[in-house]
Amino acid sequence: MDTNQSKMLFDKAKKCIPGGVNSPVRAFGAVGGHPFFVERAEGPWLYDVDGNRYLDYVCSWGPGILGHAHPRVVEAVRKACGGGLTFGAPTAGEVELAELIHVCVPDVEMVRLVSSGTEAVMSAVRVARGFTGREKIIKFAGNYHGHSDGLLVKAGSGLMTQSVPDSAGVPAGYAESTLTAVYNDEQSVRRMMEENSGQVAAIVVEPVAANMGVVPPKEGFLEFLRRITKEKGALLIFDEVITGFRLALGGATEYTGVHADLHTFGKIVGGGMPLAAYGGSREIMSCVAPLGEVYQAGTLSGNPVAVTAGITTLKILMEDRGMYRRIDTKAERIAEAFCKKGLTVNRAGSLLTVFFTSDCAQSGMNVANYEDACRCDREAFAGYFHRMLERGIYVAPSQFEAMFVSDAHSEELIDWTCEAIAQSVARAQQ
Ligand code: KE4
Repeated sequence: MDTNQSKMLFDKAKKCIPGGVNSPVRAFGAVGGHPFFVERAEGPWLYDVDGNRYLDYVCSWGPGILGHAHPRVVEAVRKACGGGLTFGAPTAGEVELAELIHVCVPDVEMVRLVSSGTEAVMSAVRVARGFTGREKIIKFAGNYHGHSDGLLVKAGSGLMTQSVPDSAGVPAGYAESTLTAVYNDEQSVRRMMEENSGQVAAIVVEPVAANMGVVPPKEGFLEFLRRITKEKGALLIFDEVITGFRLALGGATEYTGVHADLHTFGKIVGGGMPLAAYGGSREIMSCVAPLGEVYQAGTLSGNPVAVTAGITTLKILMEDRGMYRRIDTKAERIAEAFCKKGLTVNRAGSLLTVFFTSDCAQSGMNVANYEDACRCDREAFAGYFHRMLERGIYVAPSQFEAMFVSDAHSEELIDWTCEAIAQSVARAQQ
C-alpha cells in the first residue's frame, strides 16, 4: 500500500505539531509505523491522501455512529454556516438541543453545552464539589475522563488511596484530591468511601468503560455505586462521552437502568463537531453560574454550527431507534469472529475490544479491570492492527481503545471484516 504522501506529511507535521498530531493516540505510537493522513470520508470509508480507502472502525473515536458525512447532517451544517459561524449570544438551537437531550435522557433536566468531553467532565466534577461542598473525587484506574489536571492521575503506590499525577505538569496537590479505585471491585470503593467518609463529592465512572479497551460493568456494580453514593451523600457522575447516545438513545441509563446524578456527553451529541455537554437535575445544575456559584464559561459553548450538527444527528437517531439493534447485531458478528479464533472479546452494544492475552493459552481470560487489560500482549495487538490495515480495515491503533460500529457498515462489509479477522489473527491456543 503506497502511503508516501502521508509519510511526507507526517515528517512535515512533526516539525510544527508535537508528535505530528493534535491528539497523541493518532500518532500510531502504540502500534508502530506512521499514521495515514485523511483526505475525506464518506459513510464507513476513510480516504487517505495517497488514494487508499479504509473501512473505518474508529469513527473518529465515537461520533460517527451514522457514518461519515451523513447527507442530512452535512446539508444542515452547510445551511447553518451561511448564517454565521459563531455569535457569542444565545440561539434557539441551543434550547432545542438542550430539550432533545432531556427527551433522550430524562434525568438530565438541565444541561450546559461546552466544546469538548474534557471540558464537560471537568465542569461536572466542579459542580459536584460546589453542590456538596466536599473536595474528593473517586475515579477508576483505566477510566479516561479527558485531560483536566485533577483527572490525569493514577493510583498511588501500595495502599495509598491518594492518586499521583499521570502526566508531567500536574501538581501533586491536584492529584491528592482524586482517589483511584479498581473498576468492578466493590470492596476497593467501599474502603475508599469509609476512609474518606464525608469528604467524597462524587464518584465519576465510565458506565461501560471504553478506555482500557471495552470493559462492561459486572452485574450489580453500577447499582452498588448508586447505593453507596446515596448512602454517603456523594454524587454519581456517569461519564457518557462515549456511551451517550451510543449504547442506546438514552445512553447508559437506558442500557443499564441505573440513574446517575450528573451525566457528561460528547462525540455523538455534537454530530462530529466540537460540542459536548454536562447536565443533571435542575436542583444540582442550578448551582452553575450565572444561576449559582459554580463558574464555567466558554466562547464557543453552544456554537450554532456545532449545535446544528448535534440536533440533526439526534433527530436521525430518534427517528430510527431500530438502528441500535442493527449496529449491536453487527458488532456481535464481529465479536464472534474473534471468539472463533479463541480470543477474549468484551462487547457492549456496538462497542467492542478484542484483547490479545499475553499467553494465548489464557484465551477466554476475563478482562474486568485495568490490571487485566494491562496483561495483554501489545505486540500481538500491533501485528493484528497492521495486518488488518493491509487489508484496508482501520481499527483503533491501540489495545486500550474500542471498535465502533456505525449504521453505515453494511452486512456485506461486516462479512468482509470477519474474513479479514480470520486471516489477520492467528488462532489462540485453547
Ligand atoms: P475529549 O476532550 O477528547 O472530547 O473527551 C475526553 C473524554 C472524556 N470521557 C471519555 C469517556 C472519553 O473517552 C474521552 C475521550 N476519548 C478518547 C478516546 N478514547 C478521545 C480520543 C483522543 O484522545 O484523541
